[in-house]
Amino acid sequence: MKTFVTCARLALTSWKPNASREFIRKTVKARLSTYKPLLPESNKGTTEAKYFVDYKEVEVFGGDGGDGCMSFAKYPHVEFAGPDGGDGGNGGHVIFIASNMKKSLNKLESTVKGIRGIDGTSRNCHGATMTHTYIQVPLGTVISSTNGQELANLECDGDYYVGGRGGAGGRGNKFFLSNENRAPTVAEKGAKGEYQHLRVELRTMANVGLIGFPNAGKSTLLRSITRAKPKVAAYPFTTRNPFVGIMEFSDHVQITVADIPGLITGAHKNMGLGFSFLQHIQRCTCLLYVIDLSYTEPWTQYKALQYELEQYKEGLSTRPCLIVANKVDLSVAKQNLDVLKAHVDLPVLAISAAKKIGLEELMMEIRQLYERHASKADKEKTEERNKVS
Ligand SMILES: Nc1nc2c(ncn2[C@@H]2O[C@H](COP(=O)(O)OP(=O)(O)OP(=O)(O)O)[C@@H](O)[C@H]2O)c(=O)[nH]1
Ligand SMILES: [Mg+2]
Repeated sequence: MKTFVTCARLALTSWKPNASREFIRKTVKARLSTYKPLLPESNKGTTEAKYFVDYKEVEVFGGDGGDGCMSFAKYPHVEFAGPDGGDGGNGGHVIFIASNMKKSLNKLESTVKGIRGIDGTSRNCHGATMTHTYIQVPLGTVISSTNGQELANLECDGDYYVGGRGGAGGRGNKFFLSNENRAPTVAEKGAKGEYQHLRVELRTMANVGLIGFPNAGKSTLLRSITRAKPKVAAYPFTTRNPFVGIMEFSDHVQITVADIPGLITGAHKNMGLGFSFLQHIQRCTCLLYVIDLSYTEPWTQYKALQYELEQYKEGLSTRPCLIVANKVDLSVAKQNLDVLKAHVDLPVLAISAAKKIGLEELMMEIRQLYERHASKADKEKTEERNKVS
């Protein structure tokens, strides 16, 4: 810009040698004002990173093998130098690989194709075998076939599943050379890559899941006991995606807690936010029912939540659990707490997530509950994994 101003000033002084400095300044400024700043190529914010996808159906095609070549060599003094068709290269596999850099399935394409192997050519040139196509998915991704059979459970960083195997390359006519057949006129086509229609589902990895009606204070509780920062607001369905936080203890024990979006009566019939996110609860070892004490019949919330879980998957409501009665700081809470205790047979922990009342006791209870059941759950998980493999 400085160069431009200097050039403009020089041009003006050569046009009007006696022009005053003021005249030159004004004229240069007027001319410069016609030059608008360049607009950015794309908008600054994109919504892509924000939207969370936990289920996708993907059609996977392994790369086809390259075709073998049919060719006969000819040299200046050798007219029939024999077959020299090279083999085709193998097609690349399509591999799903778990990565802790990924948090959602939003970038997963609905069709993924492996790379086709290169065809063989004459002079015994074999086609190149293609590299595999890697698809990164978040930890906790479960891959199953369309008939519901679980094929892979990618729990740790680096776990992988070959979704579509590449086809083998076809053999060129050189391969078929034998004493009986000195001039084979046959070459193979590359094999087709494997095709699979897969269901890719993300199940959040957390030890403890927070279940409750909208506005019960699940997100407030997660903010109070972990460093996670889910949005908190006084309207229902503030949380739309599961949020995971880590509860840390002074002896370095860590327990992951997931805030699951609010459930309502009829969630199993897809009411409210529906039941699709209940898949995230399936991996939790323990559940915390967060009950809102500002309601007059708080025990109905607990029963409704249990019913919804059971409707989603049999036996889900029988997981080790605790009842957490939140908002004990409110004036109506005391009376409602007594009603709740009278109607349920589980121990009830009264807390106030917002005012940080009873949180230490709650954390210790969660730890004890988790440690009591963790080893059993781990055993079940490994058994499940062995069955899959
Ligand atoms: N008085 C009082 N208010 C609370 C307490 N905990 C949460 N709240 C309020 O309850 C409202 C809802 O809190 P959230 O944490 O967003 O509730 P949620 O269960 O995550 O709600 P959804 O995300 O919609 O399912 C907010 O206005 C909070 O300030 C509490 O212990 N005492
Ligand atoms: Mg919330």
